[in-house]
Order: sequence, then structure tokens, then C-alpha cells
Amino acid sequence: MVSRIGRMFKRLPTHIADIKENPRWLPMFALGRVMLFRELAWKFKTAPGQLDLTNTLFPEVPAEKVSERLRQDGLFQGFRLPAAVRSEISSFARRTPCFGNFDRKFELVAQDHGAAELATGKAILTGHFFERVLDCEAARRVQKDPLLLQIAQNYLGGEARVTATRLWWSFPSARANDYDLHLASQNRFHFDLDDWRMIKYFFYIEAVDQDTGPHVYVLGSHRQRVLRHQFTLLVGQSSQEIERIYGRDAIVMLTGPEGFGFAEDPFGFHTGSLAKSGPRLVLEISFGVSEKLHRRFHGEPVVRSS
Ligand SMILES: O=C(O)CCC(=O)C(=O)O
Repeated sequence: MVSRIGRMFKRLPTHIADIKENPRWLPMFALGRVMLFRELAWKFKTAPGQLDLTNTLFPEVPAEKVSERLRQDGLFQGFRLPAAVRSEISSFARRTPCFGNFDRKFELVAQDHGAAELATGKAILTGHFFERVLDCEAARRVQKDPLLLQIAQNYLGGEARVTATRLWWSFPSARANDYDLHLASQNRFHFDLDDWRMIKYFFYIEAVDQDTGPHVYVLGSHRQRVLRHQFTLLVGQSSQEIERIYGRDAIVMLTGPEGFGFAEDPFGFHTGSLAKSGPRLVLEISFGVSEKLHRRFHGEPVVRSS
């Protein structure tokens, strides 16, 4: 309990920055975890537009089926990035310096990860590109894909818009402690409280197996919540608690070949996992219905520099 409270305090500067940027974030943060208010927010959903899908990168994906699966399970698997797009993002991420552990004072290129851990004596679990992701034309193309927007509008309503674009490495590390894992959202089930209605697309730029940090999702947990997972200040729950409440069968580990993608409602419990045998490179595009928060657009918490 003490460490949970300690973690909440560490997140406080991030929450204060969010509230300063947009005070309307506060009621969502306070009430958005309660199903009653959340369901109310879904009632404000407006009709989706009909977009021109001619230039989508995913012509084989049936938009209606995706929304149906999202409503039912909170998860749809079955996107695949075209090879040329995937390979351009991969080359970009290999040559461009990223920021270790969300720290802007700590830049590294992925291949130097081992040496950087040795030099600093610290676990480096993630390397985020923040706004640099937008220097990659292929990533921008995915972000602007009309089918992704159409699905988001079908599911969230006509006001759906891109609220975040993130590209990051999850690195294997033998040094990670509890705080590192929380900061990196690895092996820590949680739900996102970034908006009233949300959808996230994840694309694995390199193949991901059970040892390279797969994403894990709890089916149906976006629409069914026990009361103590609503009336709590904590967005995180232990694996044991998740398994006991939602059942082992509801927990899906998402592995897939290079370019594999899936969509999820991140109000459902989910987590990354600690990479063991090699790094994972992920592109994540989030859609929501509220004004985007500037800093959150690239998933940047307020962290103290190490
Ligand atoms: O690294 C992952 O797969 C988890 C990411 C995550 O928790 C999130 O985007 O909210």
C-alpha cells in the first residue's frame, strides 16, 4: 500500500500539468473511472461521417466488424502494415536517437541500449521518440489513414480525432525495479484515463513473440467493472486480482509478425510486458473525443531527470 501511494505521488506532477493545460481534464479524471458517468458520456456520441477510404493502407480490414468486436471484447486483431511502410518506420527508429525512460536529457540510439545501461547502471526499459515520430513520413501516413479514422468515428462518434501518436522501443533489462515497470507500463495491468471515449491502434514494427514484451489485454473489461475497480484512485491492479475477477480466459497475449496491428478500447485493463530476449518497437495511434493535451500527444509524463 505504501508503495502504491508513493507511485501516486510520483504521478502527481503529470496530473497537475494536464489540469493546468486543460482544466476540463479534471472532471474526466475524477469521474471517468465510474461506469455510470462513462456510459453517460457515450450517450453524447454523434453520427459518424462517411469517409473516402480509397487510399487506406488496410483495404482488407472490415470497418464494421472492428467496431462490433470493440464493443463486445474491447479488442480487434487483424491489421497488417504494408511491408514498405513497416520497413521505413523500422529504419527510422534504428537510426534516430530516442529518449530513455521518458527523460529528455537522456538520448540513445537503440543499438547502444546495452552500453547505455552499463554506463548509467540503471534499467532503461523504454526509448520514446516523442515528437520526432512525425519526422517519419510512413508513421504520419498511418496516423492519417482514413480507415483508422472511420473506425474511430464508427466506435466513438463523429467527433473522433487523433489525440496521440507514439513510437517507442521497449528494451529488455535485468535491472528493472517496481517503479521502472510502472513508468514503462510493463507487467502492470491498468486502464487509461485520458478521455471519456478512446480507441488505440498498436502496430508491431518488428515481430513480437511471448519473450519480446507482448501487449496483454483483458477482454470485456472495458464494459464490465466490479465496483472496487471503479471507486478507486488507482488505475492499476495486480495480475492476481485481474485473473480472479475477469478470469484467466479473458486475458489475451498479443503476439504477431512484423507489421501486425490491433485496435483496443484502452479503458479495458491492459499492460505491456517486460521484454526478455529482445526489444519491441511499437507505433501507437490514439483517438479520442476531447481536445488533445499537447504533452500527452507523444505520451510524455513529467519525470524527474536522472
Ligand atoms: O507497452 C504496452 O504494450 C502498453 C502500452 C500502454 O499501456 C498504453 O499505451 O496505455
